[in-house]
Amino acid sequence: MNVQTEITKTTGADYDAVVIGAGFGGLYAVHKLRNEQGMNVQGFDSASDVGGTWWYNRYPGALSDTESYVYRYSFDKELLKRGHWKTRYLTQPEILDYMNEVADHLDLRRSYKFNTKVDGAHYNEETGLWSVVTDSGQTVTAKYLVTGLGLLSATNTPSFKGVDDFKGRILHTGAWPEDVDLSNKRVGIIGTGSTGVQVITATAPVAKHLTVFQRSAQYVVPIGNTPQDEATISEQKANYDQIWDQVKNSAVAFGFEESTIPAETATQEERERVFEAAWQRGGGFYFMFGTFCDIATSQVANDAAADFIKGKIRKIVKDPQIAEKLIPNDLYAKRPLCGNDYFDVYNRDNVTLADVKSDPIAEFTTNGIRLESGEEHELDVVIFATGFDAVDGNYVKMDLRGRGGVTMRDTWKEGPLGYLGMMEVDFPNFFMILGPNGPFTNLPPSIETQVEWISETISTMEESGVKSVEPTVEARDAWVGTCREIADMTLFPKAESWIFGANIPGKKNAVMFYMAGIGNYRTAISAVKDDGYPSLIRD
Ligand code: N01
Repeated sequence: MNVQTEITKTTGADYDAVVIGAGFGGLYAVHKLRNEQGMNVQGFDSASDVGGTWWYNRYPGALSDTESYVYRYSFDKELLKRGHWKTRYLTQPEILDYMNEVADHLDLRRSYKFNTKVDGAHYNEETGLWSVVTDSGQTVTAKYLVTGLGLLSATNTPSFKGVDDFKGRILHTGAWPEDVDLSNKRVGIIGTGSTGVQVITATAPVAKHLTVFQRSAQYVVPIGNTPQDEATISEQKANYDQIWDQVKNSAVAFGFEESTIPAETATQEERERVFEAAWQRGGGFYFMFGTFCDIATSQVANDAAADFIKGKIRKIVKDPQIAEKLIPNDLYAKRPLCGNDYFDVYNRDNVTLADVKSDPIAEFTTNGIRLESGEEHELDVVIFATGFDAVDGNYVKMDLRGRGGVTMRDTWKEGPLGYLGMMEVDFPNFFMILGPNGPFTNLPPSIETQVEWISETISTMEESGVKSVEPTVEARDAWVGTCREIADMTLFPKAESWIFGANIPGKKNAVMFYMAGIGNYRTAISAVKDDGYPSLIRD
């Protein structure tokens, strides 16, 4: 390991590269650029330590819904060998431990300034450098700007009348403080997405009373979080070469083989058998992509999967009126949800379901929440599990200016664009990790894929003396068009969710993902590199 202080090679710059974020993306970028290319890199993160999403989302029940053996980096054999986990899925504290272990192993912390938020970054056409401005009043310059801002990290907190009058505590799952104790409290949770499902199932057994404010009922399947024996873990570790090969050539990168069998042509008995086996196995992505190949593309198949889950809800939830409120009436085409005995929660005496679609939240009162019908729920704590201004949220909040002072806010005013999910027109030497129109997968393998491409692109530039790169308008528009075409082949655009920006009032509906899978994505971005980057303008 190279532990010396690096010297900036870029003439006139403070650093060769600035990396924003100390999550999975930022940490790996610092490793590639500093440890492998010998660049002088400055990292920033608003949190007090590494972890990114997993630093902020400390709410009870926070868990990865990707299995432990593939929710990690693949690039370091030593880290893979050392990997340790007890259950099929990793809890938030375990993921944070893992990220700390990575930071220690690769000596990454010394390149970071923590507790430091980047307020803006401006590209100077004369110097060819980025000026990065932080909330501590510091400005640093660098040739490259790499952003790992997080796909789901700009929190969405809807405004409600009277919030300031509420005497109790208000929390958002995505900015969870350390000092929260929900035991014996009257807790209200707004939101029933992936986060809501996790925090609801974790809170119900400890709260005095839990009221769930549900706007949209959800299709939730079991996660199947079982203990994992040493023999299975050893076998997974012994097979990592094949496992990563499969993951990186798959569609969703969750470690299972996606099904190639259509539900459309399967008999009713066959569908029941396959869905029941998946229900017993657990896993949201498995249920949608491991059972049949057409659930996300065929209405017939989608209805079959949705009907199966609806049947389960009716069987599990004892009160038929509550069961009906929990049954979704839209199609099964959001990011698939899974949870630990989620629907059983509604059989508990200390849990109330408030259907705020039929009876919306009117206002917060001093003691709780009042619905439009006048029904009041007295609460000590209200938890907003209301999600994120996903994908472009952090980019448009920041004062990000490219060539000629053009702002990202303006460039994306009709919705985010982005080339290969990593670059943008008029933003030279600017590389986004998980930017708009990147793959829709288990994220660590996609993050690795992008960071490796970014690092190789930068290395090629340095070797050939190229001062700047940025995509052409034609290449960017063609990529966005491709993403739109692929998305339109699926049912996802027909469901209202954050995937197309539908969760934020006033946000333009836009394509934000490349939905043809990580394997095809890797092929597409490798071709750009192998062909000598014909789609990039070089200076
Ligand atoms: O956010 P969401 P999330 N009044 O937007 C409701 C990842 N993740 O944080 O559906 C009342 O999905 C909203 O209602 P509706 C994962 O990618 C991963 O749960 O808009 N309700 C919905 O129920 C996931 O997809 C893990 O009608 C309001 C909820 O709030 C993504 O994060 C774990 C409202 C928001 O759901 C986002 O999930 C957790 C209002 N005004 C999250 N506004 C893993 O397992 C919003 N809602 C790895």
